[in-house]
Amino acid sequence: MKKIGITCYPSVGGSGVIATELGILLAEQGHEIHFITSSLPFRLNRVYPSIYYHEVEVSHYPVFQYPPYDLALATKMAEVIDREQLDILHVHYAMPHAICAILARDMAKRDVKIVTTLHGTDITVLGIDNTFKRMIKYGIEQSDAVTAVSEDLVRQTKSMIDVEKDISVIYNFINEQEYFKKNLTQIKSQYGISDDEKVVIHISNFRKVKRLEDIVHTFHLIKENVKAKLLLVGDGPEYSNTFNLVQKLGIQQDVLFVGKQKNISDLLSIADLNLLLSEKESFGLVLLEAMACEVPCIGTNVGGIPEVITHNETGYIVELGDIESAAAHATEILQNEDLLYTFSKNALHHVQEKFHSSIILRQYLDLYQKVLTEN
Ligand code: GMT
Repeated sequence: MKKIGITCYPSVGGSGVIATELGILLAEQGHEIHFITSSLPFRLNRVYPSIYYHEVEVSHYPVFQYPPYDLALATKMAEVIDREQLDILHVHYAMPHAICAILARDMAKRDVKIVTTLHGTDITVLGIDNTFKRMIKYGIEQSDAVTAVSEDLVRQTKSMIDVEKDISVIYNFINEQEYFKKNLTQIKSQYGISDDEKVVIHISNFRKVKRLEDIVHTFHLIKENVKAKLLLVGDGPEYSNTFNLVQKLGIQQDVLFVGKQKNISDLLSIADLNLLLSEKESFGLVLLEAMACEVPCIGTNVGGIPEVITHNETGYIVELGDIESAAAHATEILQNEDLLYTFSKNALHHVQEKFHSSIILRQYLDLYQKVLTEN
């Protein structure tokens, strides 16, 4: 049995989901898990006797212009490392979490091993800023082991951050108990979608990188040939612009803004096709969620997306901004029931074969074992 600390952004987001689900899987394997985060990870919605949660509290002294969250986190990590005798501290994101972990290891009296998982945003966004580049490099190089969620992210990290460190790819996974296709035709009618209409879905945090305008324009083109509705799931900075574009195109009757939702698999169960047309995406966890619910996907030839979607088998890959191709592929598959069925089954099979949680869990366990025996 190992004692493992986990730090992630606990609120909504793929990295938080992966960190939490991994913690749960590890606990189920008999390991003791200590989440060290600013709030209870949102997926931790029941009691697990071997999962502990240590809240990072930030003091708001008037003397600090900005509350020192990172230092409070490092202090809490050091405290938990010592008190709980942690073997491993697995942090998600190099910045700030790996940096905090390194500081905590220096403060603590224990030789805890630091495993850092890169999820993309710190590398692809912060890595461009020279202020943080050195710090991210330091976080990576001082970790005992580093993983990235796609081959592409390894390539990007090596070229942008200029690190020598060995970075292993461990793909994301989904909770198979939660993501599977359910028979929920009543939800479709509750949303006012008729039986003969196809459902196209997009799920994201509505950040600019998700290119919501491309999603809407693609759907507008799909609508020319296919009777369909677009379900937009999520919320974020681009919500208003997207809403305005839908009004401008006059397709408000066919676009449903359903906001943030908890039961994503229910919505995926009524969907026929998922669109992810991002300009940056180190993996695209939503693609796995969709495929596990037997929904083929169209994604851009960006980041890790082509590692998740197999072109012409589980969906289609299009170039960034090529809404005509996206719409043409969507129209092709939505108009052909046999093709849609084949792709749906291929998608499910692909997730089970390549990204099953048992495969990914084994890879993390092997990595933990390696860092514990190496030094
Ligand atoms: O995409 C986001 O805005 C959220 C971010 C996160 O921290 O969850 O997503 C990143 O990590 C996910 C889990 O590994 C990946 O599936 C996403 O592709 C990645 N986002 C980007 O690279 C933009």
